[in-house]
Amino acid sequence: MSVAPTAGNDLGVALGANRSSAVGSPRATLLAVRPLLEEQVQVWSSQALGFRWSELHDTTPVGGPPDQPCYCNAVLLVEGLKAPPGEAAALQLLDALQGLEQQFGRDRSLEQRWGPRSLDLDLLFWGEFRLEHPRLLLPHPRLHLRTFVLAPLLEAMQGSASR
Ligand code: A4P
Ligand code: MG
Repeated sequence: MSVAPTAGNDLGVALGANRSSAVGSPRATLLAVRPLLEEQVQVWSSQALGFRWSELHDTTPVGGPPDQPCYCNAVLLVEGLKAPPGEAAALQLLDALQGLEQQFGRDRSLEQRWGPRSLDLDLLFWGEFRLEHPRLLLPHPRLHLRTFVLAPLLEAMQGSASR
């Protein structure tokens, strides 16, 4: 088994859903959001990038209400970013991710912590960049604890990049 090393500037995004959206099931939502997410990241970076995707994983809920449905999870690895990581750019990307979440019906005001959601897009890391901002923590503080993130991340690292 070979795992391609991530370069210093690579960026990771975790996708999760366990409630239907307007396009259908959580799996249908993640399939629909994949090209849109690539497009948003491309626009945000203004440069050519490589994208490595994990498969879609059906996962058992961790935390949250005891009766919530199973999740569909995936990870996107973005390669080839030239600009060094920075706070303003990271917050811009978070805005873009939250815009996509809303587009797929996410309404945080109606949710309980770690409860069902139509789409969750978390920024996992941007190279070695560390950020403690009220809106954004990097790397994601629970990245190392979440099998539903680590398993697809490893898979994305093993995959071949599409450009
Ligand atoms: N925020 C801070 N740092 C970040 C970051 N690195 N990426 C802020 C994205 N957002 C970040 O997020 C709450 C606030 O965190 C945002 O407004 C943003 O400004 P949220 O999306 O409402 O909450 P969340 O995703 O539920 O919180 P968190 O803390 O990321 O939770 P986790 O650890 O992702 O847990 N079980 C399975 N099987 N699969 C899942 O996907 N997800 C969760 C959520 C629980 N159990 C799960 C799954
Ligand atoms: Mg989130």
